[in-house]
Amino acid sequence: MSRRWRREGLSIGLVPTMGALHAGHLSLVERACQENDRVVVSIFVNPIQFGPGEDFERYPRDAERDAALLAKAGVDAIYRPTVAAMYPPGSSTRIHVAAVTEPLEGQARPGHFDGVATVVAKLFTAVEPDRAYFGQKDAQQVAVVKRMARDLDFQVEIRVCPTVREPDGVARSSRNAYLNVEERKAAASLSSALRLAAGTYAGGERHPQRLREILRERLEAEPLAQVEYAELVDPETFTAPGSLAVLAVRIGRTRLIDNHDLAMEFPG
Ligand code: PAJ
Repeated sequence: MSRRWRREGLSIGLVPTMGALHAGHLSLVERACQENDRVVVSIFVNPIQFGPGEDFERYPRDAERDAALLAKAGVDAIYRPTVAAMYPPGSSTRIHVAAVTEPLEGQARPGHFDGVATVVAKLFTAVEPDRAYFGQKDAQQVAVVKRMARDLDFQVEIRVCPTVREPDGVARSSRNAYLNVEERKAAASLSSALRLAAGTYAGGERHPQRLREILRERLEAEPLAQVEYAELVDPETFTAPGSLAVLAVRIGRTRLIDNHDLAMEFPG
């Protein structure tokens, strides 16, 4: 299909997802529909980006609901390969992006970004999109995908869309479905910490150590929250210091991430 569209001179947008679609995904789809003649959404819960003991098996899946949402959004094709089609027996090649994959999420989830880079490269090869859409919600993933696309000469423009949040500030995530009522309330501590740090930054505070303390203090005030990291990093290299505040926090059994560039006003 993609080859035929290309021959007809139509531009193609790709939105890679793992399904369980929510308003965050749909904002990427909407942008892709505005900027391209044809839009493909991939839905693939990619086993190789989940570590042992992570939530691959219990990751939410609802193909029918996803298809209905995407039809309503006006996408032209859904690409939903099976695991066996993506990784047939004997498949053993992995893409490893160095440096930017090492800190933070890379430390917490060894092998995760190799899995992401490999599947995204395969999706780019399969669809050959002109543009591909990713969410700022997964900021380090954005940096990894941009690096990989540049280094492997993919002729695809990487478009980054802002994080979509719930009215209380919580970033939309398929994993929010794991939270009980109490945990869902506690999840607001992430965006609340980011908002507080952005306000402090706007007030003139630039000392990374101080801003980092503000993030940590706000998170630690939430009894259900276990801070994994709260750092200020450069948005391209993910090394400190920088103005991008990145958080990983465990609320009960659920691991949540969020981020915000403190040089920008926090929305809402
Ligand atoms: P998934 O978690 O399904 O997310 C798909 C895309 O939606 C990612 O680019 C993600 O950053 C974006 N997204 C998720 N929540 C968002 C929010 N609240 N606001 C804006 N965008 C949001 O990320 C993956 O899947 C996978 O790693 C994938 C790239 C598909 C590779 O397997």
